[in-house]
Amino acid sequence: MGVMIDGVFHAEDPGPDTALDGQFRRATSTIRHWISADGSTGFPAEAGRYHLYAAWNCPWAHRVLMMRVVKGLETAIGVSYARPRRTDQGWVFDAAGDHADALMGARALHEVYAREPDPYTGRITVPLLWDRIAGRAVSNESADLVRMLNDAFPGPDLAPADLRGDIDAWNTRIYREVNNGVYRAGFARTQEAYDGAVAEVFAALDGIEAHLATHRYLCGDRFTEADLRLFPTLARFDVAYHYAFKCNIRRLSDYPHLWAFAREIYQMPGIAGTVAFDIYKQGYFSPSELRNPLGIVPAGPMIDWTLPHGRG
Ligand SMILES: N[C@@H](CCC(=O)N[C@@H](CS)C(=O)NCC(=O)O)C(=O)O
Repeated sequence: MGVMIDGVFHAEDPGPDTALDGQFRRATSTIRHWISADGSTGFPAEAGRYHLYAAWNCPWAHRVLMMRVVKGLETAIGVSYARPRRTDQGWVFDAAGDHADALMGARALHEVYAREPDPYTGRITVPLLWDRIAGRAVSNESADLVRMLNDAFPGPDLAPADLRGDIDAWNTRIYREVNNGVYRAGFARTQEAYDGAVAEVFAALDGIEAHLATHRYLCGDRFTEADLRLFPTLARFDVAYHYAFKCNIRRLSDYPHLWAFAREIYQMPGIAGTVAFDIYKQGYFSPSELRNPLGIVPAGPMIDWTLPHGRG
């Protein structure tokens, strides 16, 4: 999938982030600037200034797309969606159509990273938020992007001060055990690494199911950033992770509270428009020597996300 070193793209696969013990470890993001309402960080919250590079199937990009919708920023922040299947050039774009880069006309995301004034070294990942005025990237860390869109732009506050401690605690746990937990199961290179990761995923889901039996949302009565950050994994669970990542002890739809919670979020204004189940399958069932050599995409499962959620 390639890697960039000092601003130059190398198509050779740098190898998975998998250590000798067979465990998958996600590389840390390195572009970490911050948008602020008053512009004191050098990146002011202005409509039309920022452009998001995303992919429908990427759960990290998904949480940023969700916050963009919650804040009503669809016209203020444009988006370019890469094709769901990466190539030896990494994330790529078509010349025209739904998967074209409307901002720069790039044919691969590494061309965008190559425009960074500070020569970039690292993996070529989505999401990436680009500042059109400064001609540089703001950030390629989705957790930061979610929080900065929430804080810098007007609209609903999904991380209110009185709940921030609770939200951050859920975020830390859900990142490790759920959002990235499914990847640790799916990308494990040994039975032991897989066994540990998959057990952790389902222990976490069981815990959240019990919590949601007595709480409307993770942090109580209010829908917060913690709920938003759980959703992308739930949306991909039964169509992709259950089969492609061997997270098959239970399905999302086997958890009455969690499944209703996921449907409630799906049915919130604008959220269904950030979801693309068929594209998730295209992406997660991409040809992979280790996981799916022939790249065949399964037909099912059939799941109705529009069923009434019956909550509240
Ligand atoms: N820490 C990053 C992780 C993003 C990430 O890993 N994105 C994946 C797609 S789901 C990617 O672009 N991978 C390409 C690669 O690692 O070469 C974030 O949360 O923003």
